[in-house]
Amino acid sequence: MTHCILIGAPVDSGQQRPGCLMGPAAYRVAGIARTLAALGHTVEDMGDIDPGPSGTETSANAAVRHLPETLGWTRALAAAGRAALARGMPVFLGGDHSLSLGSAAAAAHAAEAGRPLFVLWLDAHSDIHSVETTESGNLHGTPVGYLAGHAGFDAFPPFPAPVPEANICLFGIRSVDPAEHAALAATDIVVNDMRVLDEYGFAVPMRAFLEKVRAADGMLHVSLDVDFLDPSVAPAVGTTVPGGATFREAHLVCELIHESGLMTSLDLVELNPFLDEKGRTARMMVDLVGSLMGRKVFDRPTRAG
Ligand SMILES: [Mn+2]
Repeated sequence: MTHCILIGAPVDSGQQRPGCLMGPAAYRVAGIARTLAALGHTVEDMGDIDPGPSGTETSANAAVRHLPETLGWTRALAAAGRAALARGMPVFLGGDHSLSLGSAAAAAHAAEAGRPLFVLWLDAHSDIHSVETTESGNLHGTPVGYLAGHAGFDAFPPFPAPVPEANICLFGIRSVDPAEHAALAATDIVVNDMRVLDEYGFAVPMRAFLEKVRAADGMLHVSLDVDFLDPSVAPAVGTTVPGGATFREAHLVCELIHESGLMTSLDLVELNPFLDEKGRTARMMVDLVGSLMGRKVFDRPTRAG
């Protein structure tokens, strides 16, 4: 059984559609603590983290939005995550995906102690821009670049221990702009886009990545973006992209991760409850956390005799 530590991260500064700051409350209302406890885990809720007063940092890239706020969140969430990793498994309740600038830094700090860090990015997007190159200026599109140790993050604290590209797996991506295509082509990042998943299914590429983590005795940070899911099952996200994971595919992925026993920290990001339909996306995400932590959606009865 796992000691699960909920960390509220009402981050709204990494993108432009207001509402993600309501995410942590929605996960609590949807019963995330109850769900984890029912599976036999112990649950501690650190409440919502305070990013502290914003500084006055600026970027040479005039497009960048909310840099001081995002830096405040990054420092505060990295600290909270480090404290949580010392005694259990942090579950970051987002908040937009810029929160992973901090959560991944916490995971990398813990991994510095010995075991290598692997990162599984369940997302429609590759999030591999940098502060200095983003054209939209939305910093939720940058955490993969940051954790991989790419250039263009001079405004940020140096990433504790950049994650080797071969240890990063993008899974489910289907919306990649030309700059990101070029960046990805030049890396060793494992890219399982929807074309790959259409051809091989979800289980084979997922098992292959998890086997790499196991072989290296690695820690595994999982970052689950609502837009990994198809909008038909998860409408409450500002960046819907058609053609995402179905209900069953998403649960399969989560069950495989659980069976591996490898996950050491988790982000739940980009839920925008203001766009939800009677809480169904929040409930779907909580159900996926259930699968990540041991629940089987469909029983597989053993054949008698
Ligand atoms: Mn994302």
